[in-house]
Order: sequence, then structure tokens, then C-alpha cells
Amino acid sequence: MVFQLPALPYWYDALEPIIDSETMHIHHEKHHQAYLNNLNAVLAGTPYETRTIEDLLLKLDHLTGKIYTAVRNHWWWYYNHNLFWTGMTPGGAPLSAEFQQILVDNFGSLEQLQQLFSAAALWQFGSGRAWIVVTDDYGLEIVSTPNQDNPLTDGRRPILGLDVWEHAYYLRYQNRRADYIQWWWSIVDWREVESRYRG
Ligand code: MN3
Repeated sequence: MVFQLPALPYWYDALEPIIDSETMHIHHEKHHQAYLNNLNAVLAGTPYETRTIEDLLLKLDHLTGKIYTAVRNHWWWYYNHNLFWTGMTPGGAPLSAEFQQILVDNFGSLEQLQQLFSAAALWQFGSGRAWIVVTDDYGLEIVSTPNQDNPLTDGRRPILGLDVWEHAYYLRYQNRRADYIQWWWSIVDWREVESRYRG
């Protein structure tokens, strides 16, 4: 195995009742693991097996066929989920005064930020994600991406991402994506988001 499934930084039931334990088990142990297995299976026995993923991504233009598809799709899927898990913490973690000011400077107010982000997550057609991203000039923007895509491919660095694939919420919220998004704000780990921003 080239890449391993990282352990969650909290118990599977720790985000209850916002995200239920069964959803977390299936999402982490089945969905996340499956894409990782697919990536590893394609890389096994090839010269790429011993490369770091950063190296593979830098060489993405030179990869072809199955290797290109595996890295392009499965790696982002894997990477996006790592960001997602570590962007949440039981009960949430509060904003520092400094980072709150940075968010207000960029979005006008915290309410405005949440409205923009929630709308991006809600109106992302089908599967995908909403993000807060850092632009080249250290500004902050809200974007959404379809399927497994990640804003890094457009040069924008994600610091918070919300998974709105149905597997992320369907057991508890069924078709009520808006409710899932609204509740999810209460488990965001703003300390982690700030550290990514400053990263
Ligand atoms: Mn997912």
C-alpha cells in the first residue's frame, strides 16, 4: 500500500447529533477507503509506487491513461476528505479575534460569509464541495467545485471545505441538504481553518 487511510481526529460518534455515527463509519471506512484502495491498486507495481503524491501531482501533465485518471480523480477524493475530517471538531472551535477580523474584512460580516458559503454548498448541482479559498494576493473567496475537484487545480488554496455529496448527509438529513449545511457550521474547527490560512 502506498497511501494509508488516516485515522479520524475524534471518535466516529463525536460529531453527533450533527453528523451521525453510521454516516461517519460509512463515509470514512467505506467511501474514503475505497478511493484510496483504487489509487493504490493502479499505482502498485509501477514506477510511481514510491513517489510522493505531491510529486505525482506536479507531474500530472506527463501522466497518461489509468495512472492519470487514478491520480486526477482518486487522489483529490482522498485529499478532499482529509481536509473535510480535520476541518471539523466536536462542538466546533471558536474564531480568534484576529481571524474573525480577517473574515469580516473579506466578506463584510460573518453572516455574509456563512450566507455566501451556504448558498455555494446548497446550489452546487449534484455532488461536490463548497470552499473558502485563499487567492494569490491572500484574499479570501467562496467557491464550489463539482465531484472530486479541488480549487488547488486553479491555484486557489482551500482552507475550509464542506462535502455535499449525498453520502455525507443522506442517512440523517435525506434530501434536506440545507439543514445539513446549517447544522454543520456548529462543528467547524476555526482554529484549524486559521492555521491553514496562516500555513
Ligand atoms: Mn465524501
